[in-house]
Amino acid sequence: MTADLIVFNIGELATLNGGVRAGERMKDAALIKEAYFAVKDGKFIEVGEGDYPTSLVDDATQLVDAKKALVTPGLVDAHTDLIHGGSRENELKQKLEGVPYLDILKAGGGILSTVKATRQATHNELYDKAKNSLDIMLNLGVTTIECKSGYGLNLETEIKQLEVAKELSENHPVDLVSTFMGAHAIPVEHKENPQKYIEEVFSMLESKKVRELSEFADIFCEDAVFDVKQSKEILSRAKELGFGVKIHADEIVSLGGAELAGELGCVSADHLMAASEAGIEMLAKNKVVANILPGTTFNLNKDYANARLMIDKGCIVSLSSDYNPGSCPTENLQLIMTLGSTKLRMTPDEVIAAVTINAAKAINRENTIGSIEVGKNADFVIYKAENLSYIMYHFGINHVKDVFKNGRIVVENQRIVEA
Ligand code: IZC
Repeated sequence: MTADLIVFNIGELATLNGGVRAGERMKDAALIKEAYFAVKDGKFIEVGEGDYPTSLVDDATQLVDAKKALVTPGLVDAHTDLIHGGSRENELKQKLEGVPYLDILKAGGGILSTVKATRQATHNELYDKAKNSLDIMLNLGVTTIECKSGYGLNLETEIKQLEVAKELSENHPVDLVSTFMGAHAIPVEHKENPQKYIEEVFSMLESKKVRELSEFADIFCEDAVFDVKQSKEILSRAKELGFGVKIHADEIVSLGGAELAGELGCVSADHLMAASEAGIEMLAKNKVVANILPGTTFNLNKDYANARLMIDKGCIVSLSSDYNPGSCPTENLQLIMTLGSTKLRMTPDEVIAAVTINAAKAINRENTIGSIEVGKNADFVIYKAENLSYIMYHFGINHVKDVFKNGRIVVENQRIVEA
């Protein structure tokens, strides 16, 4: 068989070959020095060391010289609130004065101010704003993202968000995987009777449209938002209805969210800044991905999640941006990789595993994306750097040169290639 595309003269290839990585196994990103790979019909058909065999080449084969650069799988961002109206820079002053994130929410700001802006925005306004952010992500090497609703808090607006995600996934090179997050906050109209809103969440989960448009369901299990008992009830029902389940666990207050994630067999437990050791053990035992979001910790000026303990205990650790207008207004997964390295003390091999194969596992995509191995989708990034350590060390800038999605170039020299 001959190839449609061969990338050769790769200085360092992070293949992430060999499956999802838990604990110790995260230390090995299966790097190959001096590598090549071949692609046919959008999938990898051969990955090897040294020169590519000429038997792979015919007149139509495109040859790409990587010029000794670093190449990795397309990056996967497994936790974003991509689609929302407005922004919240007006909260910055309060934040600097020391007003806690949850107090801003309790006073009707925070998430609730984004809910107001998202309800007011049209489908096209949400689409254009989200597309702009998605272009930024793609340019930074991200080829698949998870994307949550949760700024509607009523059926109509939750569906509006999910429909924007579907349309973007169809039209944009980046693939979007949708999560329904009606359980993000109690909306103002139900402030006096939160139980009424919980009943509405159950009814939204049962909506045919919501089920068609979203693969996962998530909940903000947090002090003064949804408690562990409510989270258990809502996620258990979501599971029965066929959703994969996720949980914002122990982000600010240690409530036992990680323990619940283990008990319910969540696909991922996200944040975990305040997770207990017992909770971490539950995640490892039940193979729940520990999805750490250090950009949020940085922005809220809190203590970082204990990634080293999670790795020591055998967790599958992933890292994601948590791009959202409140606690983490950045699309930059490369910056998150640096935080993973400097603040979470993760090695370059661990960090790249956390934003590729392990992040793919956090959205049930580990069999199709997240590594450069035969049979997988040919999503990959060619950098302007020569090795993995460099992109974490030299921080705050974009190291990407070219991005390919399903074997097709979508970013060339940091410019998006229009289809
Ligand atoms: O808009 O503040 N934590 N949800 C849970 C968020 C942060 C997003 C926001």
